[in-house]
Amino acid sequence: MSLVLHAHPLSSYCQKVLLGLRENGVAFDYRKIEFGDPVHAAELERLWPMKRIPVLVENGAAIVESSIILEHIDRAYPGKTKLIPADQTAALEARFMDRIFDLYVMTPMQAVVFEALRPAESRDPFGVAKARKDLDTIYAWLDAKLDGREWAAGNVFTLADCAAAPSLFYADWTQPIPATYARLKAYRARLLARPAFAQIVDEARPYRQFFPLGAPDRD
Ligand SMILES: N[C@@H](CCC(=O)N[C@@H](CS)C(=O)NCC(=O)O)C(=O)O
Repeated sequence: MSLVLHAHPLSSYCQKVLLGLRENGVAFDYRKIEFGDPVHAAELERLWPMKRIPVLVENGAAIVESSIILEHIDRAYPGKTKLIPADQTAALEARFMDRIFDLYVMTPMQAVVFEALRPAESRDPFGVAKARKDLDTIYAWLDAKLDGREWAAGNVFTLADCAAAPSLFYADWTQPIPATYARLKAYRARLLARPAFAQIVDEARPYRQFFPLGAPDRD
């Protein structure tokens, strides 16, 4: 069985998948993708015409979309961290919270980050204000949701925490989580203390200078 993860250390969706792989001790080769390198770009386009990372290549076949990759890892390479709980109700909650982090944390965070990469004449202040407001709204919702929960979907680490770790990591840099949301801030700190994620954050440190909004001097 050959597994190759096409990814970049700074990419939030790549960190999400890497976390699931590392939690389960799955062996794979890492292929660092530089979007500016024409050879890498062509290789990525051949694997996935949408040219998004991560892409996991298993015996030559591309698997795309971070949540689907993690679902596949959970089934095909089970390890110590069950990413999708066996209980169906718990599994649905894990999938629900995974969607929450991708759609309502990662997406608005990326909208603000991408704004910083746009030429001045293509800026979208209305879209950015909406994204920041969405982050504020989901922070409040998450802080209430985390009442009595150690992890996103309950008291065990799941797929949802793989999505939460990079999304909250970068969202807090983009639109700081207010101090009043103590549960959400504590949850972000727990994610950062998780050894597999701490390693991922460390591996991305050399690339922090490329975070378009400027990385704060913390974490
Ligand atoms: N829905 C995809 C999103 C992947 C994604 O947006 N990846 C970013 C890096 S974090 C990317 O490849 N961006 C390149 C682009 O937007 O052209 C997933 O869950 O894997």
